[in-house]
Amino acid sequence: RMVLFSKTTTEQYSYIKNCMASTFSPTIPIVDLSKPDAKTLIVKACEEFGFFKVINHGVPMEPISQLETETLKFFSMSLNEKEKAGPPNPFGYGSKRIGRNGDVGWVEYLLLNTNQEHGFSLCGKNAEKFRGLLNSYMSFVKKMACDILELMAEGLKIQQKNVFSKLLMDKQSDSVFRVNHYPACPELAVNGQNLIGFGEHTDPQIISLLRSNNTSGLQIYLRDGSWIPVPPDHNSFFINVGDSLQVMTNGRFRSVRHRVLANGFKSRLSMIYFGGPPLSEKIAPLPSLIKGKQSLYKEFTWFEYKNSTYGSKLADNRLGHFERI
Ligand code: GA4
Repeated sequence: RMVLFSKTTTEQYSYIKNCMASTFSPTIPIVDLSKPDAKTLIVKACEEFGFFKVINHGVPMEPISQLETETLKFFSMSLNEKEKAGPPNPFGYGSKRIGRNGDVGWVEYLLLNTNQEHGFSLCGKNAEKFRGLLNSYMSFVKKMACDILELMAEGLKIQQKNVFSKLLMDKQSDSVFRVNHYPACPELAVNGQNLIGFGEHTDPQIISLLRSNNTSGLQIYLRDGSWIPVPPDHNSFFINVGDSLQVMTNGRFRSVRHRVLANGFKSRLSMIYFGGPPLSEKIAPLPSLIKGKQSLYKEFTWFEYKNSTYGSKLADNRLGHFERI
């Protein structure tokens, strides 16, 4: 078994003293994509939480579990082997370190570009199979992301139904795929503490679609200042509003702050598709959503936003620089 962290290094990670319990216990919105009220529920969920769970999503379970199996095989290789696919600059295998500015977490991961050939070698005899499964999974989730974005546009009564989805459909779309593996951390089971797997942050892109195994850990931040755990569900997808969608909706939809805590007993595996626009795309509030109000954000290109993102730490409020005062 691979040893990711030594006992002494765990002391360098961020423990969470205690999680303030929410004064009310909201349940995470569930949207059945096969029902006619989906668009209304999606809009409501994006306004209240910037987060919801999707059922009846139409993605067949088979390619999902095959990809999960292959991914677990990858992570079960020796650190030495895995590091041949790293470091993630920006794509490839990474462990513990997240981004370029000193964030660390109890996690190892693969970061991939969805459009280009991956600029690093996925080694081993399973490489071709792995690549094929990744590509087919990515086309399924991209399709779902576009369907959801179209429901959002309809729910917001925007004339142009593909105003958001066209950004992901674009050949130049700067979308990213990430697989996170959070090994079980037995120490936590013993001392009952909580350890950060992936520190709190909002996603910079338009929309993120997450699917995980049945291990808990994901939490979302509510505006009352509390964190609520998201019960895992390996048959469903979880959708995050990203910063760019918050801007395009002029703040009507909220990008959700979220984090992952390590688990003392079970390892967690999650796969996330981050749907982003082309680098040259101008991101600004849509005129029909400003109407009668003022624009809350300055216009920027995705290239500019992405650059400022890479200069930030996970927990930073990245949209702050682009707010109109
Ligand atoms: C968060 C969302 C995506 O995982 C990601 C992350 C990126 C990275 O891991 O390189 C960032 C993080 C994410 C936001 C702030 C910067 C950049 C790590 C980090 C400290 C791939 C993304 O696009 O932004």
